[in-house]
Amino acid sequence: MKDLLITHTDTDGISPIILLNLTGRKFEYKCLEISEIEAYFQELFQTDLSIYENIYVCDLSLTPNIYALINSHDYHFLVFDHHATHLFANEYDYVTVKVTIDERLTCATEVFYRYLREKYPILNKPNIAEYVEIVRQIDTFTHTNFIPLGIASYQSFIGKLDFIKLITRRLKKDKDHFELSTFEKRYIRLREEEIKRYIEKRETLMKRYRIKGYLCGVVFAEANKSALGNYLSKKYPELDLIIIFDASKSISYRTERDDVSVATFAQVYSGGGHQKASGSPFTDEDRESILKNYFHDIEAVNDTETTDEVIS
Ligand SMILES: [Mn+2]
Repeated sequence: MKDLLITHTDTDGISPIILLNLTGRKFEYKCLEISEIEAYFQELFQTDLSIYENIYVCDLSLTPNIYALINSHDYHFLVFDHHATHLFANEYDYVTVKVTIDERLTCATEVFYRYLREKYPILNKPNIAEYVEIVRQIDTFTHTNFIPLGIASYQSFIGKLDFIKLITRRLKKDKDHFELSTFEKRYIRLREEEIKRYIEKRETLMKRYRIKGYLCGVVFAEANKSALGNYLSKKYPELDLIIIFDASKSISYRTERDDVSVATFAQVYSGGGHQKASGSPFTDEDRESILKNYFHDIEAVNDTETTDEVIS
């Protein structure tokens, strides 16, 4: 019988796929965005899940609705995660949510790895452990050099599927270290320089505002948002928080201060997250209000109307 893995789309989400590849087990997988979780599970339970021996869920916070579905069936689910808002689910014996391991922040890949290596001793290899640690540093932003971020960037450069294949192949080899190729090292060095230039440019454009009583540094940015937020919040501790405004997607909040919770701040704007890193949505309506404010005379025209005109 095969397994099913349901997981997130980022590096911490796809690394469990790599780990399962290394066990030699047959499995299928599905990567989900956070916004897709609820609908996916509702649909999943319309199908026959008895064809799977284990159904693993990694790096995704499930809702009480989904737990009600799981609990009313006999399928063998195992859930591994590290989000604080998901700790409530530890009441179920098939769930392992840990925010920290050995007093440092952990990630879903590490929580899953600790389970898998007991079951499949073949995973007890130093190069695999080192890769898992890199993923942990990427996901918790606890890196001390650029390499973890460079690897995450390399992943988006070559695409998820090729990255999974590449890392699986590399970790199958019995090496004492997780090694990078000459090209990867060069790519990572160049990316580091590029990100540094990007951040410095954004920094010169940062403006300060008082918002809801908080002293905020506001920047507009669409790329390298984690690195940017991390850099600015560390460099300007006098600011309560850093706001990174990505009008085409969402708004991110970052602080390094222990006396400020950006999760609380984000909740005011229908968002949420962690104490030091959070976000809130920026909707189509919000985007339209920017256009209205700037152009004044504007009217929405839907796609079908313009397409019809072209055809006639
Ligand atoms: Mn994660």
